[in-house]
Amino acid sequence: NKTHIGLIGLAVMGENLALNMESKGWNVSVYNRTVPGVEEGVVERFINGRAKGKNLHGFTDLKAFVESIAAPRKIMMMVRAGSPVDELMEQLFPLLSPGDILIDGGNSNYEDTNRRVVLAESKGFLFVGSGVSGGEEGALNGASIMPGGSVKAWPEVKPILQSIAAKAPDGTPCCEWVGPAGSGHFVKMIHNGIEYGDMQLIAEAYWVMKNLMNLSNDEMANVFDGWNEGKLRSYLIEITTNILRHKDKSGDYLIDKILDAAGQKGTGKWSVINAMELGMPLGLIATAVFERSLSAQKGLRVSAASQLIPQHASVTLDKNEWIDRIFSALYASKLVSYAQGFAVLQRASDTFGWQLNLASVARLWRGGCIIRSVFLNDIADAFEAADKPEHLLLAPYFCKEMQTLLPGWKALVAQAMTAELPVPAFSSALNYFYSLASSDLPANLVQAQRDYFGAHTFERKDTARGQFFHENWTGHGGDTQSGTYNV
Ligand code: NBP
Repeated sequence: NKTHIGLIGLAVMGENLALNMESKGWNVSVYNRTVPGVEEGVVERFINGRAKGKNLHGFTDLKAFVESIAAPRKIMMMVRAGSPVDELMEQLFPLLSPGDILIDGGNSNYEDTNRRVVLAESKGFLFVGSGVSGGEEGALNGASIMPGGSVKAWPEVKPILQSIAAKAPDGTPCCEWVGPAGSGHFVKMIHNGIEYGDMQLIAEAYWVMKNLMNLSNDEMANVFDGWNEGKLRSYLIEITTNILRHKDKSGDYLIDKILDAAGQKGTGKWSVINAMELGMPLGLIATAVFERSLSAQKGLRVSAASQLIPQHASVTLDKNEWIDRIFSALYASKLVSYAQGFAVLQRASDTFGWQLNLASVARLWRGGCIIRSVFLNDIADAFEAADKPEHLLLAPYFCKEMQTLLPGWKALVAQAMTAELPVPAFSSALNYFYSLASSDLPANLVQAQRDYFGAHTFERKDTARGQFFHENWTGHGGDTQSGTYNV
């Protein structure tokens, strides 16, 4: 009697995923490498601790672990992303049989997953690179799971992965096949980038309420509570309310004692780098990543504050009038962020031939993960409409929403700028929106400059697209054109 699945890596994610699988009726073999010199290893501690009395079988020998799993074997790796995954795969290959399936559930770079799918398949195995979102809590009680890679593996792993996934409010599991190669990890990466954006936007709403409206933490919590009953209903808004109300042991609001220097682990940065590689604007997430970097320069900001703006303009916003405008800025900017994120997914899909289903991706994120929200239903509906929009903001529903939100959004950004209060993500989104809504942009001058100094050529308004011209701007340049590089 062999087990249904094996899981490698008993750190926080692996442990909880194994318990989740077991609770859904699967027999699970678990393995963790043994650290020399440690008396009671990770496996023993787990088996004698949280796993006691459960259908979880611990192994410290990799061969015995592999042999304990029923064919075709399904082995989920929950180890640190990067070289540990490659090392583990090399150790596993000699122990596997053709048709066995490796699942990498860590936060791997999608290009590593592209490579690993090819490598595993060249040896007769199947490889699934799966984003898993939701942290410890999601791993135990239901995560958002984004599998991609060897499609032949999907029918085999589907019952297990869907059983441990979160359920959306309509009961659908938040786990669906994403596409080939590293597409599952690419989608997870964009998810994390969007998470950076959402957090920055909520932080800016908080900052305006705190600094320009002088609201107390409880008053702000009440505003977020109200928003959580409407279109902004989401996990991040909900936890923001709890954070604002939270008091430490001495009875003080903890939020006021937390240092304003944000950390990051790199998935936001990856989203931006990949958007740049694909030639796609992802300004809101980029702003969120850069704001974390700037926040971390606390010392520099403290000395700059007294030197650059010693006396702030005095602006106080009236509560009744301005809460709606902050809502508009937050909701509209969030829409811009998702529109940018999904446009990057579409471009990646076209470039790599992944045939991503964007409606399905939106539905995957409705439960289990950090960015879960009701508004993902509207996004899924927009992408599923008979005439799929060229851009999310051009879907009739969102187009109308943006028109309604614009007056409050721009008033808020203008007011914050006058008050010398930074709202970089609100304003980045607004500038993107204005550029997107401009049939003409000053890029004609950029093209002229490029051609002037580098013979980079330009297209003309009065000829068909695709014909490139070079002007002899100074009368003494040559006619040689530079090779074009267009993303
Ligand atoms: P970590 O990312 O901290 O990884 C620790 C695990 O990797 C341990 O089991 C460790 O074994 C194992 N490991 C390492 Br390190 N090098 C290894 C090697 N060369 N061979 C075999 N095993 C090795 O754990 P985590 O936080 O549970 O995350 C697991 C994965 O899930 C990561 O990719 C992470 O990015 C991703 N993820 C994490 C979260 C989260 O909230 N933590 C959320 C979503 C996704 P040891 O015990 O012997 O050191």
